[in-house]
Amino acid sequence: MAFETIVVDTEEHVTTIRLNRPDALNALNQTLLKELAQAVEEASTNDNVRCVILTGSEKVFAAGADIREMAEKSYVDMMTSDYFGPETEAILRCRKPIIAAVAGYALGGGCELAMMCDFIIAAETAKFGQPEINLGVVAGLGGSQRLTRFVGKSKSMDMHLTGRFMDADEAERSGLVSRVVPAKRLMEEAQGAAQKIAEKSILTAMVVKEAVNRSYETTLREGLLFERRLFFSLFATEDQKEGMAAFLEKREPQFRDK
Ligand code: CO8
Repeated sequence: MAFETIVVDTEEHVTTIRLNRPDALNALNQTLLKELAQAVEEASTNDNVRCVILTGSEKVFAAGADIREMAEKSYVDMMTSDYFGPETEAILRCRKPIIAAVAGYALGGGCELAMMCDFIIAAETAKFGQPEINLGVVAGLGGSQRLTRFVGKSKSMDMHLTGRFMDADEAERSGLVSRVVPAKRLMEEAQGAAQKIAEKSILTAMVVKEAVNRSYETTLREGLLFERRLFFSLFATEDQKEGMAAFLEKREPQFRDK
C-alpha cells in the first residue's frame, strides 16, 4: 500500500514504518497520523508481522505536531474533530511490540509518539523535548503524563516549563530510552532487537506487553495480581511447554504461537 507521508516495509516478520515528511521535519499532520494509524493496524492484524519499528530520518524523528496545520484552528475545531484522538488510540491498541528508533529531534508530539511505543532506542544524535510552552500550549499527546512517569516530576517539569531539549545520554540516564547507539548503527540495532523479539512466541510477547503496560494503569497490588494471573494462564499454552522443554533439553525452542 502506497502512503503519502510514511514509508512501510515488511521483511522477516518485522514491519518498519518510516515517517517521511522531510520538508516539514516529519511534523505530524492529520494525513500522517491517519496513515500511521492504518499502517500500525495492518501490522497489528497481519499474522506475518511479529514486531514493528517506528523511525524517522537521520536528522529528525519528528519535530512535533504540524504547527502550520494547527495554528488557525479554534477550540471548537479541536474539540469536535477530537484532533489526533482516534489515530493515537489505534497506535496504542497495537498488540505487537513497537520499537521507536530515534535519531535527531523528537520534539513535542514527536517525543510523545516515541513514548507511545514500547521502548525507545536512540542514536547519539537524538534530542528529546516538550517545547509546546514556546507556542503557548501544553503537551497534548501524553507528554505531561508519560514523560513524568519515565523521568520523574523534577526533570519533566524542567523540560515542559523551560522547553529545553534532552540529549541521548541524559535520556538514557533518566530512563527515557533503553539504549543509545552511534547514529550509523541505529537501524541495525533496532532491527536486531526486533528480530530477537520476532523469534519469541508472539503470544507470550503480547502478554508481556500487556503486563508491563498495566503497571502504568493500576496499583501495585492489582498489577501484581494481574501479572500472576497472566503467568498462570501461559501454562495453558504449547509455547510454555516447548520453552521449558527446550531449556531442559539444551536446545533452541521452536515456538508455534499456540
Ligand atoms: N510543524 C510544522 N513545520 C515544522 C515543524 C512543526 N512542528 N518543525 C519544523 N517545521 C518546518 C519549518 O517550518 C521549516 O519549514 P520551511 O523550510 O518551510 O520554513 C522546516 O520544517 C525546517 O525547520 P527549521 O528551519 O526550523 O529547521 P532547524 O534545523 O533550524 O530547526 C527545530 C529544527 C529545532 C526542530 C525547529 O524546526 C523547531 O523548533 N521546530 C518546532 C518544534 C516544536 O515546537 N514542536 C512542538 C510542536 S507542538 C506539538 O507537538 C503538540 C503536540 C500535541 C498535539 C495534540 C493533539 C491533541
